[in-house]
Amino acid sequence: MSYAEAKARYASLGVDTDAAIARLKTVPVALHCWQGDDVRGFDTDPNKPLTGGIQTTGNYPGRARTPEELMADIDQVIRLVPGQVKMNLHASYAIFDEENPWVDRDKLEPKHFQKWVDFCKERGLGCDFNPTFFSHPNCDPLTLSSPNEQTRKFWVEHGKASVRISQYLAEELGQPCVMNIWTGDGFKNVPADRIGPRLRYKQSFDEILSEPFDPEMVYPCAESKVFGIGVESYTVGSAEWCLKYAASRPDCISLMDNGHYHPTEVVSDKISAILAYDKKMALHVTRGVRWDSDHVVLFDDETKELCKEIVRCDGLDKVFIALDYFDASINRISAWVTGFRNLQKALLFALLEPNAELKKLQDEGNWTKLMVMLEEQKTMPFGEIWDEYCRVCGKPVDGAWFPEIEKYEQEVLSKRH
Ligand code: RNT
Ligand code: ZN
Repeated sequence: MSYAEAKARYASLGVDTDAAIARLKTVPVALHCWQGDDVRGFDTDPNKPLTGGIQTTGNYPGRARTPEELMADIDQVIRLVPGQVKMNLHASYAIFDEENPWVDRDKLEPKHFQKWVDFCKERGLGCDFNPTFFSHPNCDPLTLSSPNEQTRKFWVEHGKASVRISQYLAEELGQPCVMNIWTGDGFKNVPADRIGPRLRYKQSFDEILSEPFDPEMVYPCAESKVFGIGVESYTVGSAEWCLKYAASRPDCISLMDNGHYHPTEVVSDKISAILAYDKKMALHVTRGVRWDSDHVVLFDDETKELCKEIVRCDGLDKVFIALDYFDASINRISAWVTGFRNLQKALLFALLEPNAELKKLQDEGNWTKLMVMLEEQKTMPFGEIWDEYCRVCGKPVDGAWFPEIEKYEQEVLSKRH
C-alpha cells in the first residue's frame, strides 16, 4: 500500500493524515541525557553506586564516559529520530574543566552548563533541567526532607542553584525550561514519623522556589513516586504530597512518571483529571516492569493510551512530555532511539483517531459503535503514515535506522574500554 492509499483510508473516517503529520512535527519531546551513561553524570566518582531507589542493570559495552562521548551519542540519536527533540539534563551532567574546576552541587552555576547551551544552540534545541538529589555523599539517605539541618540546607542550596540554571537555559535557548524536582527520599523500613519528613519536604520546596525566576520561562515540577528499590516502606514525595504541593502554588506543576504508581494504576486516566484543573502538567514516559520503573518505552497499550489522552484533552501544548528510562543491558543508543520513536508513533497514532466522532458516539450513548470503531483503529494502515512522517522529517523509516546503530557500535562504541 502507498501513502496515498493509506491517506485515503484515513480520509474516509474524516482524518487528515497530512495535518496529523504537520502537528506532530511541532511537539517537543524531551530526550533524557541519562540513558547514555547509566545515570552516572560527570560530577562525582563514576564508579559510585546509583542511589535514590533507582537502579541500572547490565553492562553492555559502550557507555559514554565524557561529555564529548555523550554529546556524540546524542547526535547519533538525533539523526535517527523524527520529531522535535528537546534536551533534558540532570545537574550531575555539569561540565568542569581547567577554567571551571569542580564544585559541589550547592555551588553549581550556569557557566557549568555553557557547553550544553552551545550544544543546544547549534542544533536549535530547547533544554529542560533536573536538580540531582541522588548518588551523592550528602544523601543521608534523605535530602530535602532530612532532619539534619545542614544536610537539608545543602540540598535546598542545590535546588536554588538549579532554579538559576533553569532560568539561564530558558533565556539562552528562548524556550521554557521544565525544572523537575524528584528525590528518592523515603525509607526501607517502617517509619514512626511520617509527617515530619513531609513537612520538612514542603519547607524545602518553598525555600527552593523562593529563588527568583520567570514563571513564564521556568516551570518547576514535583514528581511523585510510590516506592523505589531499597525505599519500599515509605516515600516522602508520594502522589498525594506532590499533587497537593503543586496545587498549593501557581508556579509549580505536577509531573507524573507512569512507572511510579501501583501496577494496575495508569497515568493515562490521570491526565484529564489534572487538566480539568491545571493549564500545564508534565510527564515522564517510561515502562514499569514489576519493581522497576525505568524500562525502554515500547509501542504498547499504555504508551498509546497516554498519547491518546494528551491528544483528546487538547493537551499537546499543555503536557510537557519527557522520556525517562535507563537500560544498560542493550545498546544504549538503540534504547534511546527505540523509546523516542515509539513515543512518536504513539502520538501519531493518537492524532489519527477520529476523535470528534468518537466523542459524539460516547455522548449519544452509542457504546456499540464506539467499541467497533475503536477496535478498527487498531488495524488501520498506520505503518504507511508513520513512514511518511519519517520521510517528511528527513529521518530513516523503520528498517533503515538500526543498521546505522550497528555501524556506530562497531566503529565507535566497541572501542570504548
Ligand atoms: C526516578 C525518577 C526520576 C529519575 C531521573 C533520573 O524514579 O523517575 O525522574 O528517573 O530523574
Ligand atoms: Zn521520572
